Amino acid sequence: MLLFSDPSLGIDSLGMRRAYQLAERGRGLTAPNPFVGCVVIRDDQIVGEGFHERAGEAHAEVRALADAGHSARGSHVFVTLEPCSHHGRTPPCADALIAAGVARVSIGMPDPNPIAGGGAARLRDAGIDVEFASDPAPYQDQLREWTTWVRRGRPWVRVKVALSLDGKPGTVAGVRSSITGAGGLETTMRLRSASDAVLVGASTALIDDPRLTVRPEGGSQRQPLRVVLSRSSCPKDLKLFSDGSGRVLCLSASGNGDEWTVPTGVEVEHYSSAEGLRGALHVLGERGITSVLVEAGPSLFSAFWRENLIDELILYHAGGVAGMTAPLLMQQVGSAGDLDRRMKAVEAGVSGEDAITVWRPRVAEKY
Ligand code: AOF
Ligand code: ZN
Repeated sequence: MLLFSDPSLGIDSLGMRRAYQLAERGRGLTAPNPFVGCVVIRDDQIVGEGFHERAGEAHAEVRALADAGHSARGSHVFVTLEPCSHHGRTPPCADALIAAGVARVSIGMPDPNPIAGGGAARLRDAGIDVEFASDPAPYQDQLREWTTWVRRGRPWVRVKVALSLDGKPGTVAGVRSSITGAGGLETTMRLRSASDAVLVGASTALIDDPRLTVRPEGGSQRQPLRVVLSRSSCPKDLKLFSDGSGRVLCLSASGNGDEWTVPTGVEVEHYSSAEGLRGALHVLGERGITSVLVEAGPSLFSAFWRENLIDELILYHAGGVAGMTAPLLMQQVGSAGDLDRRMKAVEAGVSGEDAITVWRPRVAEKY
């Protein structure tokens, strides 16, 4: 997810640009389904709009067709993802488009989901004019979290780390520090609400005792699954266990502490310690988590770094100085030049009082 720029501005087709923008409204709400946007245009007028809002509910195309009503006949439809051709939780959108009598369909990217794909061929067979975007990059980028989950069975890993001016993640090891992360709260809320789950390591959970919620809470605000990752037992007496603000999962390595108890309402799952973080991510993938925000302390960051599991790194740069005795971000994982070698900054901006940079792996993801 880009934080400071709007990729839709680079889309030439007005219909596709609008479809992209509509899709964004579903970001963070639709797991394990993709967020998709759709526009129906007839005689140069938008006559219908729709986006996917929740798994199990109508797909974007069906909502846009319903919005267009009779005007859909003979129209040009723009949709960010290839219409589905399968009976899943809902009937095939390709059939709905055919039944509505649309004349033309422009599609952002093919559907990589093996069960649902093939909608374009079905539309063509019905005599509808179908075209794919000449540049699928904006749509592929928009659905990167979901395609990672479809292809690899694990969520997209977005890691957030706050650093002092001298590049330290805190002042004193093992103590909650205020030198970093004082600003940037708004960005943190955006990151949490765009992610299906927010994960911390057991040590950060104990030291910081964070709530990990999207605030303000209440109303229709969706809360991400909050995950505490532990190589042994689940910590006790955390605020997030008792605040009643959404689901909590303790994810601990198998073979450890089967006998410990957790507060009511807290779920427990085990991952294989032999599989490490990958195993933990697959457990989340099996629960339909397509994106996870890791609010990492130094040891969890180092573990994700070592395993080469960071898809997106968000660095908060605060103005305070932590000093020589402060802990290092990378614990025994190579030299400082590593970040530059493996990742590149793709965005920078200011949030509150912090500067923020966004990094992606240099080796491009295969979609
Ligand atoms: C969506 N929303 O707007 C589109 C989707 O289980 P189902 O029936 O909801 O089908 C989910 C699949 O449908 C999904 O994996 C994707 O391949 C396809 N298209 N899905 O949830 C949409 N257009
Ligand atoms: Zn569909």
